[in-house]
Amino acid sequence: MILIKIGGSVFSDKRGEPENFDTETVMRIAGEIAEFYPNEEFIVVHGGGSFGHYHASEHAIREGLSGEWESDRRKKIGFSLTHQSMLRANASFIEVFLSQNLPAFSVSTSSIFLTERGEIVYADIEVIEKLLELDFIPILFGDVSVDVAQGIDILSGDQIMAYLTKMLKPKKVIFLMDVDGIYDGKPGEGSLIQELAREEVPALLERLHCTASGTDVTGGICNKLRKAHEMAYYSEVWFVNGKVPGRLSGAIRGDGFGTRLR
Ligand code: ATP
Ligand code: IP8
Repeated sequence: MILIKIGGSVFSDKRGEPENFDTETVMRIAGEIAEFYPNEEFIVVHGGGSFGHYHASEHAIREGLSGEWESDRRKKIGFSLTHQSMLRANASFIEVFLSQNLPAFSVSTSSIFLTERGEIVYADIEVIEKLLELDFIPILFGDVSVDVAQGIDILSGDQIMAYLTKMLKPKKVIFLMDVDGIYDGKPGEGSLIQELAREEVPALLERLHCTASGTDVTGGICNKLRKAHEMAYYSEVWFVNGKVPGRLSGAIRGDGFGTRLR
């Protein structure tokens, strides 16, 4: 089984208009998956991009509920708006996959996970396992979450990736990004790391200056790398450019261009 994260920076312009969706890119990504399906099983997770992050930061969802009735009521409305926005992104993904003759099926993240300050503490993934047995392609997404510590929070697609990797041990995990892989420094300044050993990740994290850009409420590259460090314990992890045709299929085959972490 191969687990793929389609980053928000790949399927939308995070700094552009709210809810912009790059259908052409997603169509091509689905086409690359179709080259390997059904010989390979796939689970897809997509990020928030210009969908969830806007409402999530507007309503400060990550801060949780305060206990004050009126402000919590506004927050709960923001929570629901964030989720509805992610459902619209997810519906666009499903539509594209179906149009490529791929039996994708939407799994609503906030209905199967509970978090404690953004980390998954409860999950019911049986439906995902059954969908895989039936050769569906489950598509999950970064979403809001009901949180046992602070009432509400955001569950990042990257946390979902780490959790599913730990539970399902896919043979490969692929992160699609809008850059060629992991750089030792800022993309365009530092050099691209093509091979990365698990033990090298803590030192790399120290060398990188981690700043969340724009309205990304879940931490950007540092969170991704920290989670990848956990995942590399179970699976080979790739970071490739989802905007460039052929990079995903290269990673699936194992001869791709990008960063391989193991
Ligand atoms: P989302 O969380 O919405 O799904 P994403 O998965 O596409 O988004 P981001 O959180 O936006 O990922 O992280 C990818 C971004 O991190 C890239 O667009 C890149 O510009 C930035 N970045 C910063 N430092 C690095 C680095 N050292 N190596 C690779 N990318 C980096
Ligand atoms: O883009 C966050 O998921 P991510 C989703 O994978 C929301 O970090 C709702 C902001």
